[in-house]
Amino acid sequence: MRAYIYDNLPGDQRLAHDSGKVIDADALRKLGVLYYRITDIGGVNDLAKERGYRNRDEIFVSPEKMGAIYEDKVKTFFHEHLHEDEEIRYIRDGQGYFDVRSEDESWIRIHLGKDDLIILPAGIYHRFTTDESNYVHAMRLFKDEPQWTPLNRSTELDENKFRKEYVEEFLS
Ligand code: KMT
Ligand code: NI
Repeated sequence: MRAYIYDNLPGDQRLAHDSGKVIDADALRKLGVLYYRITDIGGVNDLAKERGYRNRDEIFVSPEKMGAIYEDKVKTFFHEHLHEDEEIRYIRDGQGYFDVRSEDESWIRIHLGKDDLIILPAGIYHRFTTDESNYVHAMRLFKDEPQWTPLNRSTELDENKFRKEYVEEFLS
């Protein structure tokens, strides 16, 4: 895992866009984003049980596995959105970037690789992209009342109950 401020310069979303300003795990925690390195699935199962997760799936994001829809999928994941529940992402192989909004609305880019796990709180604005390797194999874990639809950012969504709860808990 390496996290830093996204440079916001034009260029493909899969490039590093590294401003050089490093963000540590403590700063992520203040935004409600929890990072773990877990090398065996047993550790993931324990964490999931502890936090009340009941659903999971595995996704391969690559042109080989997705074919013609790959480019569209990657663009969709990169639209700024939130989920109405806390969700876990566990990287089994490959790499990818999760960008999360910081308190001042800049993007924090989190580069994740094999055995990296992050917990995204409900209501955090974020987006995802593969990196230049164009390959990630990830496990997505959801709680028992699944609300995993991505809701794209809008002024209306800023009034969403889960968004407001997130702002109240982490940005106020
Ligand atoms: C998300 O929440 O944005 C995603 O699940 C992206 C795909 S998981 C590698
Ligand atoms: Ni998402």
